[in-house]
Amino acid sequence: MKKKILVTSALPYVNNVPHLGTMVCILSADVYTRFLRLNPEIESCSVLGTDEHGTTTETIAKELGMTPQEAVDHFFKIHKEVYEWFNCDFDCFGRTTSPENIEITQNIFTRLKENGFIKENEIEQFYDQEAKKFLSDRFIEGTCPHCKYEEARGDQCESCGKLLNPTELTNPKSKLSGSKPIIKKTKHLFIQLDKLQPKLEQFVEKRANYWSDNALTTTNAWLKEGLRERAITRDLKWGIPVPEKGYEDKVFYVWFDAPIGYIAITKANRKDWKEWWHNPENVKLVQFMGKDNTPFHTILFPASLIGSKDNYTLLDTISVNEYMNYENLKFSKSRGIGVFGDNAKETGIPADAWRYYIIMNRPETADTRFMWKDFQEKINHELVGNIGNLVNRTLTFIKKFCDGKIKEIKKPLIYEEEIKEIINSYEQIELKKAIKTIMNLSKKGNQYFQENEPWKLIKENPQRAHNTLAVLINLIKDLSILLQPIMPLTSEAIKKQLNATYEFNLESLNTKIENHKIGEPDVLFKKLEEKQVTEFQEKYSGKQQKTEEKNKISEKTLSSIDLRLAKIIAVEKHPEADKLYIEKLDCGNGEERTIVSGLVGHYTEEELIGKNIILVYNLKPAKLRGILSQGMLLASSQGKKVGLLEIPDGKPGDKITFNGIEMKTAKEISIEEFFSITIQSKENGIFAEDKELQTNKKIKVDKNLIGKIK
Ligand code: B3M
Ligand code: ZN
Repeated sequence: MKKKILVTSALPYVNNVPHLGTMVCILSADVYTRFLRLNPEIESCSVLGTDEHGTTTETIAKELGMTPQEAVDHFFKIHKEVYEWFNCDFDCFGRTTSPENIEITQNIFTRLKENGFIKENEIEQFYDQEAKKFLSDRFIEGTCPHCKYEEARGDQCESCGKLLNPTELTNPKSKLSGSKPIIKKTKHLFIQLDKLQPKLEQFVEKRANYWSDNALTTTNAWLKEGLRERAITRDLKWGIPVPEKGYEDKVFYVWFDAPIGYIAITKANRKDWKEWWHNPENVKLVQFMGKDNTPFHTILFPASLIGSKDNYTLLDTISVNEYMNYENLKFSKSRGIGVFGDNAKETGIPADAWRYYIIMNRPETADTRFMWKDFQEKINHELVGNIGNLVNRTLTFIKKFCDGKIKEIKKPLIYEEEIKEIINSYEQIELKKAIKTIMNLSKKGNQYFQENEPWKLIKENPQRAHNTLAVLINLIKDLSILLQPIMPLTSEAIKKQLNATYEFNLESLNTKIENHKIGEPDVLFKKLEEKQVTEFQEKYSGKQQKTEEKNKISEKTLSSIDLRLAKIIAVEKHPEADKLYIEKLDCGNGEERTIVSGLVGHYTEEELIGKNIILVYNLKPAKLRGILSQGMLLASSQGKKVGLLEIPDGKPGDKITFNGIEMKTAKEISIEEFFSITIQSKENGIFAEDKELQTNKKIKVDKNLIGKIK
């Protein structure tokens, strides 16, 4: 009988677009499963899906103006596409909102209850009277009793790090409505982890030898403190219904149903699901997750399964990853920071390069960072420079000098140790070590090429040249097999270029390609140019979003500027200031205004009279040296010169707008608001950002100045 290995990846919440950090866990599970598939003695089954319940789904749905169902449908599609693009090949893929999950979750609950592990408690909880909702701890904010930080969350103070109970906060506020929440009694169902503790301890003990340190430390800390009963219901609408009288308005806690989702997703995908999930004797369960998910997989989920007494398969090996951050920043979709699943595709960089980078930088023992510079370095020096180079130089050489044919191996190159180490690393889920050793082996191939100098041998000692080339072709074949879990498409491409028929499995490592005609050599990877790196760094740095936001703000300002044509009908010098004129304007419809402007030295009084100028009509009136100025005229400046904007053919009262922008309000605007946007006269018109100043008659810039409008 084949060995059965069941692999799960933590199910990502489906209330966002997955980013590179999200991919770490999923790709790790995918790579590991693909490695298992290389072994004909193993039968594997891998499970991935989306975690769709919980408060965050309700919140995001509200923000998007959707129902929770619409929101999860929307994001599910995005997640699925992203995972497909990254070539994740899971045997089972599904969602925690499926009918199967409802059924199994309710069943496990019922079994827990029958077996005496469920208890009802009445608890006091904060309730938001405005939102008509009980508030989970994270939705309460108030002053920390320890450090007096004012925005401490109900479950933890972010400032001093202390764990809190929401009732400890002074001045608690609801994050939903901002109102002061009241304390209300409510009933909840609890799983009695305390009663299950002895069984859980046995379960952990059996595995203590092969769990990672961090998984063991976290779990033992919980056990040492003594497990307490834990609520598995919530006052929410979105979730799995609780099959219990009096719980019609409540649902199961998301962390109760999400891990059960692994089982449900398997059931939804394959008839033989029981062979996997009700078969602890013969199935090894390997679970991949982010570090903060540990206790849910080592305590809560096994407790639910053990307590059901239904002979479920329990976690054997846990692989916990830390986080991958983005450059020196945090991923933020709303601020446009970081590479998200959909961005990876639009860069044109192939999925295999991303897979390679993520596994190479897999945060196995500490957080890591995605860095564009580092990515470029890895693509150019490792993918192009090492493996790409080995394949390409070998194949083109054979094509050119050996008519595309290799002979048999007379003297082999020995690399059994390396192969053993690679396989062992994969087995131990030390994926970084696996890929590093593969790349070293590829380097060894390049050195072998270099040292044997086939370009010389082919004339001086053709037999040795042919041996060298046959050795290299077989090394390349072996590399393509070992690389396959990480870069499946690249491996396919190599196989095609070799024109060989081997299967991707460990047995093929023992076969030889000899006396064979290769296929067409082709480039495996393209270099990532400096120019592209700069472009991507800029594009995903959040700056672009800032510019977009700025544009939105200036558009708003533009739409609130009321510009009108006015005719200067009288001019006199300001009695108190040398540089200022006081102008009287005809603004149309019988309205006259007085403005003050600094045109002395640029225009004489006579020159100004009769000119049709552009007036900022709704500028807040301001006193300039004692005289109230009811608006401001527009002029362009270039060096020391000043030229008025004029509309010779217009008539007073005519409106002037920015192209494509509708005037929204005739509210007064301040001079600061007005100058927050930059208006400029250019060769081809007058522009604010990219919006041209427009009127039905031509606008002329006196003296043809090109410059800033003041
Ligand atoms: N959705 C948390 C996360 O995405 C959670 C995992 C569930 S695994 C059953 O990190
Ligand atoms: Zn604090």
